[in-house]
Amino acid sequence: MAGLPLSAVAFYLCLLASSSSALRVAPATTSEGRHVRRTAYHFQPAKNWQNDPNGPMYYNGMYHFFYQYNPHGALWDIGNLSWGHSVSGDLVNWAALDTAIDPTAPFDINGCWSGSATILRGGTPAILYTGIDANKEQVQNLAFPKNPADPLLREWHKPSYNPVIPLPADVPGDKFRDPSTAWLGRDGLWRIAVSAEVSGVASTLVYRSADFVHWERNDAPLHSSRAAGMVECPDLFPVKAHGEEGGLDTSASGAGVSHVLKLSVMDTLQDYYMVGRYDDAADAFVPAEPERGDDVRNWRRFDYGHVYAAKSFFDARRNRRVLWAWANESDSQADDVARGWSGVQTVPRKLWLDKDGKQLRQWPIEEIETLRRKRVGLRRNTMLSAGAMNEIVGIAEAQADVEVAFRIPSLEEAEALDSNWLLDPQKLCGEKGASVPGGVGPFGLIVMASGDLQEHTAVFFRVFRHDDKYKVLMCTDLTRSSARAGVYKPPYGGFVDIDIEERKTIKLRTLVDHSVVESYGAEGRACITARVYPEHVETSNSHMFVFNNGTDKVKVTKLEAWELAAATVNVGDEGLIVSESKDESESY
Ligand code: DQQ
Repeated sequence: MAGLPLSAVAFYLCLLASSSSALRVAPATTSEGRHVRRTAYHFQPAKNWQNDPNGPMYYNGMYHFFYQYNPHGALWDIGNLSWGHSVSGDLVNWAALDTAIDPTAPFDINGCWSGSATILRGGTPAILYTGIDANKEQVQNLAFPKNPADPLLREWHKPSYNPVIPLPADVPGDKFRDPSTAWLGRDGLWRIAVSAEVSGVASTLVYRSADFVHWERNDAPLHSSRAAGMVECPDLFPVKAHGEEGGLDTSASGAGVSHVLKLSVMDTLQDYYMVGRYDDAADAFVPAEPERGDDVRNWRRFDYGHVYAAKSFFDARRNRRVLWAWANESDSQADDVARGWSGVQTVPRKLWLDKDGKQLRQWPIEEIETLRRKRVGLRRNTMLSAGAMNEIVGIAEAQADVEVAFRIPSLEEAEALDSNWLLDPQKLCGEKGASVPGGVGPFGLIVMASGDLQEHTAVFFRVFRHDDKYKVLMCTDLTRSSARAGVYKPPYGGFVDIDIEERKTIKLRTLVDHSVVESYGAEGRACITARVYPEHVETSNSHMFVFNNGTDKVKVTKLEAWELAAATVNVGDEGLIVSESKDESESY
């Protein structure tokens, strides 16, 4: 690899699919020899703990993904966090490299925490990350690739002048972290957002720099919230303002551009976002929905399920913004240790602003579809009467991609919704689960079901009447997902922001990957990611159904389900082939 010419050539990473020869199936192991909980196409390191996505970027024809990683075990360990590093040509198949940043210097000796990558003006990437220094205080550090011409960017150098941003006097030592990707203002200065608690107030600080080394804090924070407690992992990025799907470079601004501020709230372990206007003169963010207030917990959600610390990047190769988020395990630490690993990432999601100018839409990047193999369907326009449950047969359900469109002929029977329920959709999903008959819905999918249905995960919609309008609830109900005690099995849910009276159709896409059920409702307007741990998979196959448990009929106008092949994800570098890209437009 070292001898390949690098300049003016894009490199393309192909990873040979691992051949699954006849392996003896041990308990808790799939026929491919994977642990039954291990995912087949979601990002995971080969072993050990991972949490936040860090510094995703596209550089010199290659995708890089870094992540919070404990190289020494399957649990989070405050002092042992490094930056894991993998590379990919397609964001689906990944090769693991050595850790990029480790706690070795006085400015990060107690841990290398989250941060971001930025491609600088000359085209060189830089990483800003939080170090826990020798005094156990959080500071912001800079790292550069030792050899920017190395397509894999294997080694990273941490200059001895670090930290580039020491702990400010008005911020406690344990509340200053997670520098964002930098963006350029019209004055030519770089800006970053950093999370901090200032005088007890959760604040997203802005720092400016001309040279990426010397940083100065703006007096006013980009955002502050008295109520939310500490916020983490800020992400400020531009989106096209009028519903176009293409992405924008993080420094884009001007006419036709809106901004999104995403914050992760430590108290709830949830991510929230708000669309707004970013003013680079004052470095201020003005929310488009001020009525939601400054308490971040009232902002919108990327995902109503079990994800945290999301981070996006601009994919210049395909002109889109791509988001990742960490989905933690929901069983016990003892389970993590026994498996030897913990934590997955959602599939990379394309992200854009809906035409309504307020909500984001997300969709699995199209490269995931390269994994689609055997396809099965349901006869078009199959009518589902009350109590209908049609099995989707013919594919391995533990590794599947299902797309279904439901047409609702009548909203006559929609149940009335009390306004109080609007405040707690998750609780509503619990009270009105898939087995509780309704008027219009519940209808949706049942996945990872045992033969006797004792174990199953239901992903469904239910339509309510509210003030002469209709509200659509989307739920993923885990309460029956596993027979095991000691597993977190809540109902998850949120309202889907669509006019169902006008559309009459609602779509659902669900990706099943052993211990992940990741669902996209109403063409990416509401997402729910869940971790599931059914017991039956140790001895038998799972089943999948489309169902309706409402008195009003629902028509399935389209249903397609694919078995997905396993991607090659961090299985070692034996299968790593670097070759010239065929697509000239991919060249730098
Ligand atoms: N995880 C990192 C922190 C960040 C938190 C440490 C969010 O930098 O605030 O692993 O999950």
